[in-house]
Amino acid sequence: MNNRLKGKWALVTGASSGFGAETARQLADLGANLLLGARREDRLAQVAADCQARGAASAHIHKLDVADTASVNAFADWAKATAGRVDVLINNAGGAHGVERVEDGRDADWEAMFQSNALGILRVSRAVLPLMKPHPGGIILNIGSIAGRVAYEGGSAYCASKAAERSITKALRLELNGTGLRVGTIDPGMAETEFSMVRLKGDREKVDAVYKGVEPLDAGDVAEAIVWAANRPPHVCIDEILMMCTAQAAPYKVHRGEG
Ligand code: NDP
Ligand code: 8X3
Repeated sequence: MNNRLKGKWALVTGASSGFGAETARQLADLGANLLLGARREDRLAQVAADCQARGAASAHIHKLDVADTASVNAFADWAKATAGRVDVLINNAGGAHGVERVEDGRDADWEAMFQSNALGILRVSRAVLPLMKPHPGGIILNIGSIAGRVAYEGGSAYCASKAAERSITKALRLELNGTGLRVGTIDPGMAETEFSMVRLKGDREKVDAVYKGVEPLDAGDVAEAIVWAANRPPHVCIDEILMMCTAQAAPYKVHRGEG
């Protein structure tokens, strides 16, 4: 595989766990410079250490809450001071909160999902684009979900926030046409990360039931797709990737074995 990412500056949001952490590690394998953000700085520091050990050109961390405009803008100022440019932006921070039907839904859960999964992408893209526009060939990859394409019961606000991600991606793709910047969305199905622990508020039994009898995607599978898309030549834009584990044919069509 041609390595077009060596020495490039890659910014990953939600890099403290799951897809974001694994994407950072795989970008490190290719010798990228890394700008990593999330709210848990201790976890970020561990990921940065892994990245340094795996060959990152450099790995820098800064606290980031994508739900807070001031935090996002401070993060972008830090990125500007640290790197001066961004070549690859991975808008990954986010997640799901709750599985209640609309009639039982909680404002705090709905708001958290729209804040991170939709508004967070808008805020981070707005703040980081000035660091990308002088450098044609850069790429923005937003992390969507099968949930943004197919709604399911108990997922109203999460699905809606990921459908918003899809529209934001398409609008940005149109807005940046002619700049040499690329925009795409990576849309996974069920993957075993901390996602379900967050969604199910730490209920281990319920989390285990989500993955019972299935070999779901893991963070490495999704990171491979993200890094592959980012590593295409500048004239190639991967607009979208939809990926699910073999056992999942739709959000609610999951073949479960005995396991
Ligand atoms: P994890 O829970 O393992 O990781 C989520 C990451 O997002 C963490 O690093 C977390 O960091 C960060 N994050 C969450 N909210 C914020 C915030 N407000 N500001 C900054 N960082 C934030 O889950 P995944 O890796 O699975 O999820 C990553 C993305 O992939 C999410 O957008 C999720 O919706 C999406 N996705 C997940 C799927 C799955 O089944 N796992 C399938 C399809 C899409 P911290 O808490 O330290 O801030
Ligand atoms: C997470 C995947 O199937 O739980 O985005 O909605 S799913």
